[in-house]
Amino acid sequence: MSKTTTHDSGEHTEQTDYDAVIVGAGFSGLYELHRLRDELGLSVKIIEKADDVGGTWYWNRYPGARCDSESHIYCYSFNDEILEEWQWSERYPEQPEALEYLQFAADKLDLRENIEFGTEVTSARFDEGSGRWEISTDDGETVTSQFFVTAVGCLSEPYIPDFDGIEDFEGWWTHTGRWPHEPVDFEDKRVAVIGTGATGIQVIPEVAKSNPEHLTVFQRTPNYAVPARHRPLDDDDWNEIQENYDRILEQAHDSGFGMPFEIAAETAADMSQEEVNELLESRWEEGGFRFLLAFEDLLVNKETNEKVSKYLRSKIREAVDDPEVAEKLVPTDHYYATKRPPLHTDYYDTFNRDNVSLVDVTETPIERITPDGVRTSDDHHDFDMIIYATGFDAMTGTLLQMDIQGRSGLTLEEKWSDGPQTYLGLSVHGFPNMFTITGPQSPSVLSNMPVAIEHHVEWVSDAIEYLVENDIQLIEPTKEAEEAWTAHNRQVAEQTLYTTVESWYMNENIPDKPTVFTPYAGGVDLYHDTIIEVAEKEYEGFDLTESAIDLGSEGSKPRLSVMEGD
Ligand code: N01
Repeated sequence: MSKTTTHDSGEHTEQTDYDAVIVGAGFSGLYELHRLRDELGLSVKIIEKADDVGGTWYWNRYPGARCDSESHIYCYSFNDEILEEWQWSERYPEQPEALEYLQFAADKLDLRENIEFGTEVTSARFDEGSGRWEISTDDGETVTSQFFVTAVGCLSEPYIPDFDGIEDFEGWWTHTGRWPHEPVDFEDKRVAVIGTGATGIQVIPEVAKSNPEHLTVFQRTPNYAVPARHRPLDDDDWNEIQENYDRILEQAHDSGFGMPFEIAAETAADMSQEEVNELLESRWEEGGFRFLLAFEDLLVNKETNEKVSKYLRSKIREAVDDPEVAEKLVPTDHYYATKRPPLHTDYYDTFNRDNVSLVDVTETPIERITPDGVRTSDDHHDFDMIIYATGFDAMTGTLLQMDIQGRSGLTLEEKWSDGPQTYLGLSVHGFPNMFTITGPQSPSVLSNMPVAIEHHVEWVSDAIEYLVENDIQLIEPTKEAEEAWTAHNRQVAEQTLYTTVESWYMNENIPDKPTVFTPYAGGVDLYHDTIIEVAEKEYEGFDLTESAIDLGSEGSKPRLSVMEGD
């Protein structure tokens, strides 16, 4: 664990006051640290719960964990040296390589010395007297900062359903998002996987291939998974990417989903099913999210979506030998991609193996976990190992865990009791100088994440630079701007098919969370134009205050420090 230290009257003392404190050393936190420290010259500290950088790639180490974005666009675009020196080895980065990439970037930019690892934020409180944030951690320390930046990711808080008896299980069990660092051996074991979202669909084939005695998959809702068509990238592939990299990244940043793929047609509504199938077949062969982008109106037009969904259902039926099992795997309750669309490698084939079976928990619900396995309404299944691939308290879970308090002691939890309210998904009224990278009501999970992250980090850094240059101490969105953005967010979502199904996008995977569509559905390109326009209009919708409220009080002096050498 490293701690930033500073010299004070010749003595070496621990630094407790910063210009900015960032929570999280994943993709976004690392880049934010670089921008604020190296380009603005601010004193910055990252607080990180894990004992290394990596965020999602530090925690999600389950077999098969792989990014569904193609590797050449799952990257930082801001640094030419990183772009030139790093060569991805496969079409989609596997977890170890994605983690290695972030370690490489952290070392290249020399970021580790400003990161305190193995430390969890237990509270963050805005002090109205000083206009500063007081951030406390589980090691009993408190630091202060003028700016508080959350870079905690969107899917960081694992969720395990409250099954009776979980702790009674005498075998090995884990959640995929807290996978151990040591190899896990499934050979000759009776293994359960609960959950068939994007994670379950990745882990299930890998467990099945690891010679378990038997693998039982517990499925509540089937998903439409499209083949990833994963493959190694050779030097020729890479040379072609390098030759076109500027254009590829520009296209990604200017697209609705942060991916540089051409849309094949505007709509399928006026095409026959045969024509649609023909068009989709080439996308199917290409694999990956290129399939998702076949039709422009996929997520707003039921007719288009139904034709695409029908195509996918027929593919599942073709792939699975046992028609009864196939029918269980065919989604009929939702339109394609209204839940996060998973990619797969050998997922459907897995159910053709003799040692794999599928339990539909809508027919035979899980009643409890027992010391020996799982009891459903009609049977007891014996297991040595249980893997919970049951998702995350997404988008807001980690933010709400941190006990964030704004003006007048208002907690973020109270403020968001009916669902998140933000301005631009970046800031919250009542919480001055707080920025939420890829926060709720921003495109985040509906985009290739690095694109959304870079847009946010750069916007936040530019905003802070503007404040510094103009001697402004506080930035806070107005109530009106926040209400308008929240309403706009809802209106945009209601024009899409996303709101036709229960999903974690809708906050519905966690009991008692308010039902509300959480990411911004208007596209990362249009969203980016919007936030840039706000900045160009000198932060329209924000109150900018030249001095912190109570300038007379102790500790209230503007502290934006000038780093050594400035
Ligand atoms: O989680 P999920 P995930 N009884 O919430 C089931 C990202 N990701 O970890 O659908 C039985 O999607 C639940 O059933 P249902 C990606 O954004 C990215 O798979 O709610 N089952 C579902 O099947 C993704 O969307 C990559 O009916 C229960 C599963 O558990 C996000 O992470 C790779 C249950 C949870 O699915 C989350 O995916 C993987 C219960 N009580 C994931 N409760 C990359 O690209 C829940 N389930 C890197």
